[in-house]
This record gives sequence, structure tokens and C-alpha cells, in this order.
Amino acid sequence: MQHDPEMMETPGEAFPTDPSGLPEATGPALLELGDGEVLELHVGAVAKRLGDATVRMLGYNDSIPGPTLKVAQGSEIVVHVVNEGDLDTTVHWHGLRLENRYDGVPHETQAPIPVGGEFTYRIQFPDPGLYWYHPHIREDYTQEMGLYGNIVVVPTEPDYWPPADRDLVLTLDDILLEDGKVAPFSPYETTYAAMGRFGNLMLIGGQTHYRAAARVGEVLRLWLTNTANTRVFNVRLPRPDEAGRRGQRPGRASGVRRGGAAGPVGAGGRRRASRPAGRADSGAPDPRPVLPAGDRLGR
Ligand SMILES: [Cu+2]
Repeated sequence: MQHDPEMMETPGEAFPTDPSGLPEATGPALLELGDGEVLELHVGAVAKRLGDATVRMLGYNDSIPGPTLKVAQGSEIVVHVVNEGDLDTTVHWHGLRLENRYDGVPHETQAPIPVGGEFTYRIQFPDPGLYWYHPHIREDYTQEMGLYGNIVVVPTEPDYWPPADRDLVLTLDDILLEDGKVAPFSPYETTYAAMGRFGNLMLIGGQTHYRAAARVGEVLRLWLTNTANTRVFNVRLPRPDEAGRRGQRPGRASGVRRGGAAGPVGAGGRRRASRPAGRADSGAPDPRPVLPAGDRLGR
């Protein structure tokens, strides 16, 4: 039977835009989930600061991106989703091999979760790597509004990944702001063909000015998920001397060599990052910021 869920399920004249009184969006928590554990995942509206604007967006558990899930290969978790978003939703588990009935395809593998409704997923992780989750109804709107999160599946085999001191698990996104608001979407139909539109503000891990610091010689492994619904990103790490010129804390990353050529991040084992080139004060000791341990994904 032919159906057009986009046309039938979205109520109202326009999606709400007022952020007042909403919880402020947080950054993603890193949730380590053991075999059989239950994750409560709540879809709801949040207030998010983007540059000078505070806009109404949607978050999983009030965060943008949603929580980063860290699980072991071969494990299985239960995800209980409660939908208090703006419209029907499902959660699709991007790239995961799982039971079809939990794949989050509306009408095909499950009924949409109405606003005020809930659904329980049973998610398996047979393969190691980086995956992500997002809605599968009106993702032109709901994904742009912040509904996406990363999943890292840690391999059973200890040497499956090259060694790294730390992992940074990030999302790359863009969002279109006009007059201090997220540019509107039609509540009746997918507004942009091919499920997307270009934004004018770039978001790394949900932040407009993401920064990370690393010690000289430390190997950082970057996990990047493009959650933009149409943009392809040209990713580059700032050279240490560039970071210094801008008055930022130097961000030295593995794979960044003098001259700005970026090698494969995290591949090929340890490599010394270059020191700032040609700085008059090069005799000064390198700052060695204390790094948070919370985002370590090591086995
Ligand atoms: Cu997907």
C-alpha cells in the first residue's frame, strides 16, 4: 500500500521555536553500557546557545549530540525510548547489524512512536567500529535540530585498532540560522529534497568553537561522524603555529606535521607531533595541559 508518512504525521502550523523555559542543552555524556544494560533515551526540546543566539532544538537526554554509547563487540543492550519531541519518531541505528524489527524504519519495521509514546529497542553489536543513531521520520528537521549520537563498539580482539593514548568521538554538522533562529521547516512535508539543506554555522561535537588539547607525542584517535543532512566536510586540523597565532591554546594532534599536511590520524602507531615552527620564543616549554580522562575509550 502506498503511504506518505511525512504528509500525515506532522501536526501544527509551524514547529515551535521559543527556547524559553527549556533545559539548556548539554554536551554528550560518554555512557559505557555492559551486556544487557538498559538505556533510557528521552527525546525532548532543549535550549541551545549557538554563537550569540539561543535557539530551540531537540536533544536525546537533553544533550546535543546525544550521549555517546560505548559498548563491547558481541554485547546487546536495551534502549527504552520516550518521545516528547515535536512529532512522531523512530530511532535508526546507523550501520549496525541487528534484528530488522529494531532497525527503526517507520511503517516497515515498526509503528512510529507518537509524541507521548515509547518503544523498546534491543540492539546488538556484532561488529567493532563507529556507528550512530538518529530518527527516521522527518530527519531533514529532527536531525538538523540535534537528534544524533555516536556509538563506539570496542573490538573483542585487543590489537584490532592501532594503539592510541586517547579517543575523541565527535560529530560534524552544520545548521542554518536566520535572524537568530533556526531557519524554519515545513511541518507538513520534507522541506528540502534529498533530506537536507546547507547550514551557515559549523558544529563540531555540537559546539561552534570546539577545542581539544594534546600533549606533544600523544596519539589522539579522532572518530568523526558526519551528521549533516547534506554537507560533506573538508576536515583539517590547525597547525600548531596557526593555533598559537590566533592566541588559542596550541592544539597538537597526531598526524599533523610541519607544513600542515595531515597524515592518517591514529594509524601507523605513535608519531611525534611537530613543535611550532619558527617561533621566536621556541625556547619556552610547551604547555602540557591536564587532559580529562573521561573520554578514554581504551580497552
Ligand atoms: Cu542513518
